[in-house]
Amino acid sequence: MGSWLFLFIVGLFLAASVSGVGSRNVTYDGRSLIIDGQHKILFSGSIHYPRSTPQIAKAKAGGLDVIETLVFWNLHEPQPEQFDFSGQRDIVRFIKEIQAQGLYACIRIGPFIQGEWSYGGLPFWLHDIPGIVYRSDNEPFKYQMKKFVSKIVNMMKAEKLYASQGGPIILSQIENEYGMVEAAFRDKGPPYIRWAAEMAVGLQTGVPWVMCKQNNAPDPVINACNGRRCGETFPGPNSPNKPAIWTENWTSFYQVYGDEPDIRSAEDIAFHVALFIAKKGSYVNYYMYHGGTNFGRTAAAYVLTSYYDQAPLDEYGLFRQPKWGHLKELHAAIKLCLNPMLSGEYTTMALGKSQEREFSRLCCFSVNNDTRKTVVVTFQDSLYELPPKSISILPDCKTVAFNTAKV
Ligand SMILES: *[C@@H]1O[C@H](CO)[C@@H](O)[C@H](O)[C@H]1NC(C)=O
Ligand SMILES: *[C@@H]1O[C@H](CO)[C@@H](O)[C@H](O)[C@H]1NC(C)=O
Ligand SMILES: CC(=O)N[C@H]1CO[C@H](CO)[C@@H](O)[C@@H]1O
Repeated sequence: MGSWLFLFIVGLFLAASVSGVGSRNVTYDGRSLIIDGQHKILFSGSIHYPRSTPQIAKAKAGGLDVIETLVFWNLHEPQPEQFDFSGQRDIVRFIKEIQAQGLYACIRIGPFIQGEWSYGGLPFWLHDIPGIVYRSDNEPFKYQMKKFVSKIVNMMKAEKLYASQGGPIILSQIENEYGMVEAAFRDKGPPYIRWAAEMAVGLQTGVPWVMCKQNNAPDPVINACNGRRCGETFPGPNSPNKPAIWTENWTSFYQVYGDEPDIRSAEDIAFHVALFIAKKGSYVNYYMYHGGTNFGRTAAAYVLTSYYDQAPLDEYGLFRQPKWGHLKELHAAIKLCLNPMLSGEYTTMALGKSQEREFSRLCCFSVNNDTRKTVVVTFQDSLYELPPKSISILPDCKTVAFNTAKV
């Protein structure tokens, strides 16, 4: 079997730079999110406010642009109508800290979040409401869900935290991985998803919404990918006008009692992020970038108190090397390609036998998908050596700035 090599090369285009003052205009097209008229490739990392002290400066130093958090309903409304946003529950303070560091934010409201959190984030009292069926086309559930989602959105608006108001929030999520369970709800599933999308959009946040693992996300909600290998597994946006967004890139795996820790190498994460970007992905979120601790009784059944200790920042917020540093270098190398990547054309060309390349002009990603063999390729009169299972990034198509397998 020959080695597989793909070269992704994109043309050069200099986008006019627009600097936003006050409110920002966040939209999207088939290429990426667009902030104040500029296309963006964004690296994002999950940090959950109840699980940690915010490690935002370290995330920023690691080359992240966005911090993403879930919103934990049962933490905020432990009893009906009794809200708590104090201390570790202070989501507003968390978002303001992100803003103070000059980063963007994404809030995934759910309000079913899974997240290895007790009861998936749903308050236990919901279960006493007569006739309620969770996450379904069911009036009692929809009433409670809308009430909570509106409460969070209105809080964010009151603090002017949406980008449309000059704040850091550029994206929000409604529901979570519903596509995986939708069939179980039979004819109550599809109308629920349509309702959820319409309800969310109707709240007029001024920024786009996503649904993850929901390939039929109703317009204008963007369908996003979760997983370890979205460059290979994502069927793509469900409309040519939507960008490819990866909401959960599992940097490891949460751990349950009795299991060995899941070690996902820095090289493997870097390979799949580079592949997703080379295939026109424009937004990658690391789940988790920093996991922290499940305090008290907040963890879901069997889940350890330590949450994603193998993430780029470990349970205590310390650098997990070489992961943190390798991904930082990856982000920097990809950012050297920004202008060509955001406006050029992508094509694929074969480079010799059983080799292919994607080609247009000024930035190259070359991929060796063979797990055992190093391949040597000639491209424009130069020789390049690609280690097994690796991607080289050549921001000028001549010089290798980064190889995912070289730590
Ligand atoms: C926001 O940006 C979009 C696309 O870049 C543009 O079509 C629209 O006119 C802008 N809206 C405002 C209010 O500036
Ligand atoms: C790499 O090889 C694996 C295993 O054959 C395959 O599943 C995957 O889609 C390939 N990836 C690329 C980018 O060609
Ligand atoms: C494998 C893994 O970590 N999956 C998690 C992805 O993130 C959601 C939270 O939105 C978790 O619930 C999944 O378990």
